[in-house]
Amino acid sequence: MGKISRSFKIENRTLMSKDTTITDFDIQAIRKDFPILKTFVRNKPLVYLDNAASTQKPQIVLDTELKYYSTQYSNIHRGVHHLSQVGTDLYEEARRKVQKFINAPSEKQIIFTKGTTNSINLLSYSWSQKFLRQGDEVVITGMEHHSNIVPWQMACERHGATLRVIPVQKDGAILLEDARKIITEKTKLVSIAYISNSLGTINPIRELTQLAHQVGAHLLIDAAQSIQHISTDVQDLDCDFLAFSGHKLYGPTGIGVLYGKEELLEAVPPFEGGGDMIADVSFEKTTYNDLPFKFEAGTPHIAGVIGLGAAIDYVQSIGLDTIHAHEEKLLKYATEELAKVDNIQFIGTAKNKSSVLSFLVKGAHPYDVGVILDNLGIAIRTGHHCTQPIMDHFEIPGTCRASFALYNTKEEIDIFVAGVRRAAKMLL
Ligand code: C6P
Repeated sequence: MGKISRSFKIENRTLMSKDTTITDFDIQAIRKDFPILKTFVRNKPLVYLDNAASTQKPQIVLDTELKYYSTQYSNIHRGVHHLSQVGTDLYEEARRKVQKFINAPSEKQIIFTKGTTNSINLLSYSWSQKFLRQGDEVVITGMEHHSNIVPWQMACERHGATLRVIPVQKDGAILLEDARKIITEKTKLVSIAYISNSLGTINPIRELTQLAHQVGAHLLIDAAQSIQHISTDVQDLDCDFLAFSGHKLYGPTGIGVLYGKEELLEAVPPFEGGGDMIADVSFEKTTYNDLPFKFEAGTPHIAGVIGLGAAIDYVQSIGLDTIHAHEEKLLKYATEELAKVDNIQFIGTAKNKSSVLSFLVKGAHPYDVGVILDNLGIAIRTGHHCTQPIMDHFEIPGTCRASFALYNTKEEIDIFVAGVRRAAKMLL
């Protein structure tokens, strides 16, 4: 894979660096890494603020995938021939990159899936089969994505268990005193989004992990909205499982990760049967492969895995702390500027927030606001954001949601706020 090269400014000169680290956050240099940011939508320069849905891809990810398909392609884990070995090495190297990125103790604990949804469904089937029984409880919060609600409803239905929900306050946060009441001896799993995709709330994951462990329950972090914003250390967090998607981390679609504590992954049965996940097959009995292959049946999304590895290299070349600090500034600035527009109602005002700004223009439907912004080349998301229960809780049909990434600028926020002001004038 090629090294990341990026231009950065020293003493007013623009130089090219082959270094994989940059000390200064040079936003214009960063933006050059993302070809799509140069494009126009409806004859306007694209302002992409739908990053919670998916992030754009840096050139290094595109190049890595192209290189794999054009010069390194083959199936993996199967052939003795050269290309198969090259592909296998690249695939397993990417696994080690993920392992280091989240500080997992072993690469055996990194399972490649299709994405967060697939990771949670894997657990809702396999973990539940081993650990969930009649009368048990699974605890989530009221702000979860459908991907962290429906699989657990299905699992509870299958095993005679009950889904319990920690309520959400007006500001979009949960109260630990509520969590303390709901997480009890009956709880077998607490499954929580680290960051809410529709409100931006950062949940108190460490405290919830402690509460879960105090009653002997396991804790799963839905890291779909945190992995790209705050650095993740699964050992420090002491979570039992963690799930995320590559496409929100500047990587390809169709690839995700499930991390689990080794003894738990060993204990639970496989999700899917097929090639690669077996040790030995006869018509009488099949024995399963070791971790992580036990959970990776069939030909995997090899290019996606290798692309995800490149995305992780890219993110690490900037540093998640740097990215987080930049996005914090963007969120603060956007919140202050949008508050100056008449008739704005923010949905999700928790103290601890990240990168997501959900709002309503009072009296206007979110969809209409979204269409007007789209005509100005500004991409936001409108609707319930796959979190219908929290929308019902706030008695709203949905919100307008602007969400930020490492390449967004203050200027883009100015364009966005001017667009919302214009939409409000047109619609009210
Ligand atoms: N949220 C959004 O616009 P997948 O689709 O499997 O990559 O991720 C599912 C998922 C799970 N949990 C959370 C907290 C999420 O935000 C998402 C995806 C996108 O908010 C698409 S609905």
